[in-house]
Amino acid sequence: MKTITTALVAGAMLSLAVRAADAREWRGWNIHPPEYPVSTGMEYFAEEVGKRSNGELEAKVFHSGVLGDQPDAIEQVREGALDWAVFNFGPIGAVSPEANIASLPFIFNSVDSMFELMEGPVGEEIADGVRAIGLEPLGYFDSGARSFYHRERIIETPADLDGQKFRVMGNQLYVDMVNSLGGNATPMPYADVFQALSTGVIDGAENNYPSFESSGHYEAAKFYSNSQHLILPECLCMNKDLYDSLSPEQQALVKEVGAEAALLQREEWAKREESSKAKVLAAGVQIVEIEDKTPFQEMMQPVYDKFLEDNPQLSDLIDRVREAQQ
Ligand code: GTR
Repeated sequence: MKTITTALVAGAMLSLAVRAADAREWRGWNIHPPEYPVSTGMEYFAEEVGKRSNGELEAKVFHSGVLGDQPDAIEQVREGALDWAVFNFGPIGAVSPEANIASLPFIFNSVDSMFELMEGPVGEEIADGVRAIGLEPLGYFDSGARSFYHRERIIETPADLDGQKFRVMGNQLYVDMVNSLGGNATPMPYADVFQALSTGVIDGAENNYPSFESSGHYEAAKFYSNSQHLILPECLCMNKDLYDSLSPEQQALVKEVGAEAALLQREEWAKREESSKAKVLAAGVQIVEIEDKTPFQEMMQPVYDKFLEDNPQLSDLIDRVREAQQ
């Protein structure tokens, strides 16, 4: 009897050990603090994937950029040192030409048309470009529109950027964008921007309302001008080899939960845009509408020309994005 019990216990322990080894916890990178909409979407993904796979799959999120800066994290998920993340299309575009189409200034007319395109045939070609660098997209998150903000001045025309130092994310397209407007682009990690703004190392930066607010940038930059020059989605994605190693059922599960997480994130995003805007207004930020964006748009021609010179194969895809919005 004792032998049988021992054998059963040993067997149970072995199967637990096998399951634990299979269910290696996926480490997820997140730049934002825990209560941010991206974070809510990621927590949902981690929880539902665990639940619906009966513990076969396990995912965890590390918030607040504790696992490092975004470009490094992209490298790490590509290589499999980290397993999954939500990345902004800006830093993804720095290493994937197809993904970089989303970073062409003013390429999308609205958040709605951006999602429509990203989730249609054009988006599938962009997703292939993301796969080509070793990331499997599972869903697209909302990141609103990015606009310029400044420590001391309202931006109404390109002349207001003249000679001013603006922080941009690390992507040559943004350097070209700000420099073409007459500014002085300063690429810098997100985590360093608050101090640089506070001390006047830079004059301004650009971001959406929720990041402007959650990062505290609004405490140092009191003038937010709605240029909306970039409408950038974010990608919930995982290491592609890891995705390819899953069973067809598991692949279907992570895609399904990824799509649900994206829908939840978009609802949270809409609420957070409102509350962030209210919070910065209450803190004394002046928000300025730019009624006529044409002067900014016209100055983007050299940025597009250079991008097409470097990536002639993408000309047709860019045309299709534009035609779809006419
Ligand atoms: C935020 C975005 C982050 C990061 C940041 C930045 O809006 O969600 O992933 O890209 O902007 O400006 O670096």
